[in-house]
Amino acid sequence: MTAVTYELIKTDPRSKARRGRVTAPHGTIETPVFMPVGTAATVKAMRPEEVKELGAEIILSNTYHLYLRPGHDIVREAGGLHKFMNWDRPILTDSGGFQVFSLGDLRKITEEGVEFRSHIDGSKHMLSPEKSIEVQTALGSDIMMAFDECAPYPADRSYVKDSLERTTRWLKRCKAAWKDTEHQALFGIMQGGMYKDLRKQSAEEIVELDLPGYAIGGLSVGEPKDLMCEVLDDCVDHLPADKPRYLMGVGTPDYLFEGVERGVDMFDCVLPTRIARHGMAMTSAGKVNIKNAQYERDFSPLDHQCDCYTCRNYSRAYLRHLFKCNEMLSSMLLSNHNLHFLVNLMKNIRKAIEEDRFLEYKKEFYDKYGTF
Ligand code: PRF
Ligand code: ZN
Repeated sequence: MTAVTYELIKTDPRSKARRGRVTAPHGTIETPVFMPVGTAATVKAMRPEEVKELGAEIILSNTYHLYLRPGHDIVREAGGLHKFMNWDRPILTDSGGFQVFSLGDLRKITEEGVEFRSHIDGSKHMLSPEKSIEVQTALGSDIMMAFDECAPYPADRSYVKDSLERTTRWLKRCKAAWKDTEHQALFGIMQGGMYKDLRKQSAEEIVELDLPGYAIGGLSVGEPKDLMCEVLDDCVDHLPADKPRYLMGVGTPDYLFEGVERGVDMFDCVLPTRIARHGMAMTSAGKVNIKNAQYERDFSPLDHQCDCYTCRNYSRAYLRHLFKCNEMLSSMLLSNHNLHFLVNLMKNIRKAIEEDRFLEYKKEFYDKYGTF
């Protein structure tokens, strides 16, 4: 038995949207799905029970951060990441590739891997395909991600080609280092920047390795939305229909619709929890900036159509007050609402696909919400 399997339940007759189910060691995940981000073994400002209660079926965590702090040996000693953080549902871990590449001057790429300096204390480290898999094995995540290079945007064709070919060589090394195939899955990551032929090359190289799932990396890195949609549309066509597809680092409401329409099953994004800590909420009527003076005496809920814990119990005036006073409860309540909003949005999207009205639902949502 493999650790992760995918069941295709239904395909939308008028788009590439699909309704499916991923089965992982710690539970099943209805797709399309949004995965809340818990970078440092915590979804910021949220207790795991709350994350569960709002309906999240899987969360994402990060190899880079947990390797540096507290160290994967400590997580292993604790009995693995699930036990350490008290989350008993599936966990996907990103490989650290993307995070080390975001370090700018603090890193150096070689065939072996990436040398980098810690953003915490400046100490020197090396992440390689083998090291990333070693760390993710110690963490015990349900889904491990391959160690890849996400090329910047814009980037020369020749750079992107070298980079994606190195990413394929790294993927082969990841696969060789992946031992417990029964309890942990490994997903490959497609790169290739904005070049369609390179995307095709990357897809062919990674699909040949017959992995339990595939991710699309290197998108939503600063390119215009139209370009992302166009490239994504093509990417998906090169991936097998019987495996889950994960679009990395994408999760604003409008991009979720665009991704689902093009056949993506899994998404993650720090946005809902990050903007919550800056006093921003996503609502069915668009963005709400809770700092605005107009909410000073607004005793209505954040979102009339929302039944989350925050909207059931608190007013905009109270949330504004908490934010203004720098109270921790502000981040907690807004994070709860924003995550509930996206998890619930995906639930509605799944239902719309089941009822053959995905495109109508997308239009209805755009008309009310606009883009983010
Ligand atoms: N690779 C990895 N993680 C990622 C990305 C990637 O390309 C992105 C790009 N949007 C986000 N997170 N490993
Ligand atoms: Zn709410």
